Amino acid sequence: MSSERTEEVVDALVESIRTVITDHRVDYDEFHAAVRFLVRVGSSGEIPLLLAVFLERTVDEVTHAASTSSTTTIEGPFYVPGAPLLKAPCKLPRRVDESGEPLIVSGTVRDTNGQALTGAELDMWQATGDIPGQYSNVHPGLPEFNLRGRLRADERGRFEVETVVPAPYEIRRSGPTGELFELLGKSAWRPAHLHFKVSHPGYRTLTTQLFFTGHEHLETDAGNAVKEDLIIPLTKLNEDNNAGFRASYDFVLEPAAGNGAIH
Ligand code: MBD
Ligand code: FE
Repeated sequence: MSSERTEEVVDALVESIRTVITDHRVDYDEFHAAVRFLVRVGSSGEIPLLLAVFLERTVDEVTHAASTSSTTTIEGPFYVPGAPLLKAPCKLPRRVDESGEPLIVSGTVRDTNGQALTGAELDMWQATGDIPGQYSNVHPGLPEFNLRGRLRADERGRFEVETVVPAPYEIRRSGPTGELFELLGKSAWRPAHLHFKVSHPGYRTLTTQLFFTGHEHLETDAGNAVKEDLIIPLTKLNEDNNAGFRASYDFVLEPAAGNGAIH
């Protein structure tokens, strides 16, 4: 970022906060409470969480205003690069006793002309099936890269991966972000979701999430990330037993700036 850009954005940010202080007559008690709150957000490690849930949706909307890809949404605070690269038949790394119902996620990765993107990479991460869901490499007690993995689309752009149905996620009540949600009377729950980063050379990386039809918390997502066409049905693999579920989604990547592809 250039110093001119920094100046432009920081000046506007400070000006907008000054307007709030003036318009709402924010006093010293409140100013000091804000300072203490932000110190706690920092020391608890919740800066990425707080910014993701309050502001990232708007960054997503600004960034993708003219996008021709399939629907994007926020990355959130818990992406970790370097997840294991899986080989077909792909199964996300999991504990031997991993809770949650089996789930097979399949679909395609194509460009905006419908051409299969052979070898496109899908980097997936999700919470466990325990309520509330927990993320490996973030919450203690889970193996490294549990329920995180990368896989590749085949020569027809198809992918398939076995995992478990994630549980809804609750922003912990004991931290500053959870306390703020409580004060605001807002639900701290996120609906169950799967995270994806889908990438291919020459294309703009697609960051998104998938949600499940009829699940709880879709209308009150604490992460403000739900978009209607990211909600997909879970269909039973077998009506007669507990074999688990299947879900399907077709990702579309748009050319990166300078790709030169006709679109
Ligand atoms: C999550 O799992 C998440 O995806 C977001 C956006 C915010 C908090 C927890
Ligand atoms: Fe998440």
